[in-house]
Amino acid sequence: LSQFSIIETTLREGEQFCGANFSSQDRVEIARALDQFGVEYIEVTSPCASPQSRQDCQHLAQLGLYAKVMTHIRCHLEDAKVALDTGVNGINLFFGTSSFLRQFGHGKSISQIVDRATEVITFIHDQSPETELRFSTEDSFRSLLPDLLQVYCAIDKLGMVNRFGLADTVGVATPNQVFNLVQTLRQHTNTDIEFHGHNDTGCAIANSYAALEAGATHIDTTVLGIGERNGITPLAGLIARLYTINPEQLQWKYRLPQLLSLHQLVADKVGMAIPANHYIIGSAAFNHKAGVHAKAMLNNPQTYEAIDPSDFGLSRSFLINHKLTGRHAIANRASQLGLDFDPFQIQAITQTIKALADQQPLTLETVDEILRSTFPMQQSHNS
Ligand code: HCA
Ligand code: CU
Repeated sequence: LSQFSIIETTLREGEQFCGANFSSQDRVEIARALDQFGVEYIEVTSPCASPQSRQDCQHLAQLGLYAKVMTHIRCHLEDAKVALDTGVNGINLFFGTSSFLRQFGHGKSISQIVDRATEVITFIHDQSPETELRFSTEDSFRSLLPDLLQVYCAIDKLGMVNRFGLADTVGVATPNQVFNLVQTLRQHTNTDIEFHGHNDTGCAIANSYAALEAGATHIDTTVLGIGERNGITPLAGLIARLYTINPEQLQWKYRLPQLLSLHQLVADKVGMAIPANHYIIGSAAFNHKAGVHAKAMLNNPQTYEAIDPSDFGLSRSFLINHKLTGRHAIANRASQLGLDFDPFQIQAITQTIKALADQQPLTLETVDEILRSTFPMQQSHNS
């Protein structure tokens, strides 16, 4: 993949998650952590959402972060005026184009949408040409292609927008649909493309990747994937997806060892535990359990790992206290304890552990005890 940027929207989309009620202090801490991780953009809640949101938007814009601070506003002149006053680096405009949003949301026709968008974009550009501008059609994937092209081509001609956004607002798009729409938009316009994908059907990461493959340049993420309903593309999931394709590029762009602490911070603030099986930073992400896996992993860790945990400051672990364990894993544990058994003894101990695990849950301590107590006293290296 050539160039891409992450638009990290934990402080906008993420705030639409049920458990998220960030204080001003929380917002600063999260923004700084995102900035240290190295995301290129941080999107923050509209200054028009509430008085505190306005103050915080202003404050975040003035923190002097490396990341550009974007705010997300409705395509209204009044919102645009307020957003410009906050000093943000850029403004993300959105306008619903699906029949649902046109009928049950704002009630505008496509040509009214074009007129309004033109007015707001021209206003912002005249006031502040250096403000980065993105225009996105909400619910793009349930909008009609001719409608989308009418809107985007009209805006493209203005030459004032840095980026178009495609939003899978209800999480229905498939990777093929995303690929095709990004490709079509690229054929008709000459503007960078951002993709925003909800995860209702579990395709957010695949869809984001398909967007990049088709030539999109910017992907929206949140930490832990939090957002409206079940959320959007999870940051760690996108990082995992991209890392296996070009680890050096990812290491160069982001401070990967900070991924875990960033997630701990946000998990803490929204009062949820990091799911054990979350991408990269979940506690189980580098666990190896089955005996067959452990054996091969001890020979070469790449056998069952596409991602090197050490690049993220993490380490793998072997689970040996269960019935699926194997003699290589047990032998490895024994030698960690300084107990060198012969292969026949290891085989017998492994059978003992499996039989016991069939009857009761085992702890690692119990396994260690079995190993120690089986080891002949006079030979013990460290008792
Ligand atoms: C929403 C808006 C949005 C906007 C996405 C965008 C969506 O909360 O409904 O501006 O790109 O999912 O459509 O988050
Ligand atoms: Cu969204």
